[in-house]
Amino acid sequence: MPATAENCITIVLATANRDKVKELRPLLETISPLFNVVTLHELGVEVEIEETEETLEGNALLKARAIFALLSVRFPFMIALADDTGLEVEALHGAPGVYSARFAPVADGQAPTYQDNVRHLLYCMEGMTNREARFRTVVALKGTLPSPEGSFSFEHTAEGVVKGSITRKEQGDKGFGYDPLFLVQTTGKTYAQMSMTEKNRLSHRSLAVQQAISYLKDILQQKSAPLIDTNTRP
Ligand code: ITT
Repeated sequence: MPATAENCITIVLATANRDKVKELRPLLETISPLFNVVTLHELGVEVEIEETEETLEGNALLKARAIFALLSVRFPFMIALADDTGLEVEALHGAPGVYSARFAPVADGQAPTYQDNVRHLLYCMEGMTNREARFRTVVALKGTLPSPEGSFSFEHTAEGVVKGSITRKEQGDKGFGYDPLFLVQTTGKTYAQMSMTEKNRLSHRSLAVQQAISYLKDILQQKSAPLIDTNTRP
């Protein structure tokens, strides 16, 4: 079936991080042309969701639920997809982990930049020989879709993990966040030395998205749900 505006499922990316959007959109669109991926920015939605949970799973669900609650009036059939990601460093007992975005100390009311966090991580790991780390993404889906037996709702989380190590200085200028410090052993490159296509081929985010999509395909098949978007266009 050729994908048209009328036979796509609307997936709203529940993130304010434009760098994540740049990676998520091609991942989802490559997996199936039947997903119509829209961002909060494109929908004119500006919302700050406070990450109050202590796990990636908790925060991913919190973001997906908040965006679903906000937009399900506008889109009766949609999926909100959120991503919560953490860099877990073995020698730091899993830090920065769920606090990866807020790792470097900054003045009250300020948010650290990527560069602040990168410098702070190098500082915390000065002299450490154990550089082992992993990137972990939890993708949360919350949706309501039509099916021959009436609409059905679901909530699901999927995880992607990539092991690597923390370099002693920044390497590469692509990507975002901690990418210049995260060396993927199998490639001999940091994420920041990879093109986005290369990173998307093997990243924590791409593994989590693939799991989420395979869940989605299973549930659509189980419910014999048609890939038809009956929403009014925004
Ligand atoms: P949203 O909650 O709006 O999605 P966020 O930037 O707060 O955006 P996270 O809490 O999931 O997202 O991410 C925490 C931080 O981890 C993020 O700000 C980056 O510094 C870093 N990060 C996330 N994904 C990354 C990746 O693929 N490569 C490098 N750093 C990443």
